[in-house]
Amino acid sequence: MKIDILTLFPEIFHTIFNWSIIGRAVEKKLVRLNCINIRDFSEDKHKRVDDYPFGGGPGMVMKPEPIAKAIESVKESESKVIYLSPKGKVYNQKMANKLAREKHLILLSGHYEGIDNRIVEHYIDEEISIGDYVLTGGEIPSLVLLDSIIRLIPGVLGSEDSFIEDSHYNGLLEHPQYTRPRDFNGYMVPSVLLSGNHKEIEKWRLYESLKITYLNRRDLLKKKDLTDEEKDMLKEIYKELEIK
Ligand code: 4GX
Repeated sequence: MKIDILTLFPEIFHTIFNWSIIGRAVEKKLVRLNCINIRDFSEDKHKRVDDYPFGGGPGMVMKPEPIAKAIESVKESESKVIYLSPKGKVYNQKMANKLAREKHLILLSGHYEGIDNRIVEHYIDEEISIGDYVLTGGEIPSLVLLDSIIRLIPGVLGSEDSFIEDSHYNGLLEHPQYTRPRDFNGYMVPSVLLSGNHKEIEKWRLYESLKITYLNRRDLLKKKDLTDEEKDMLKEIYKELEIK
């Protein structure tokens, strides 16, 4: 997998490309990361990359020519070009899983009031938003995609289970985790986790997953096909929550 980031701020990325799990993935050659400075493709004598919007209005718009040239400088036959924007399809784990199977991603980070729409229409394969809020630029959204995709590349994470059991993998939020000490300022670890009874532990974890998903993300429960065991547990959860 290769990922190219097109940005006006390439400096931001250099530390991150060498950082922790991402840095290790680069070292192990599981991913190739590269940054392209869009300004290098401006043929304007002042290296301008933005201009006033046609039709008027506040702010500036990124000019099409430098972006098109930057894309063309890295594009290959199997590249997927993604524009990060609040107008895109909202990103989720399913989209990350799909993108992790691509050979080459080109992530375009926009600034100002966005980019000339002819780039969106003729050069972009997918417009993706990381959520319903507005940031100052597309750099952090590009990094959100990069991070969520790199950890899915085989060999990047130590053991495979560490992502199989993660929140969102099976459509439920993850059960709570505890480590030593058993007694932290009088707050105890749930005793079932110390019992050594693996069947009971699995049951407790599923119950807790269903409960936290019910409390925080009812939308996920509605989407999921529940087993009979899960339906029974949910009935218990409704009872538990009514009493409190
Ligand atoms: N998820 N931003 C893009 C420029 C812009 C403005 C208007 C299109 C229309 C964002 C997000 C995000 C800030 C990146 C504005 N582009 N990107 N930028 N939320 O807020 O992806």
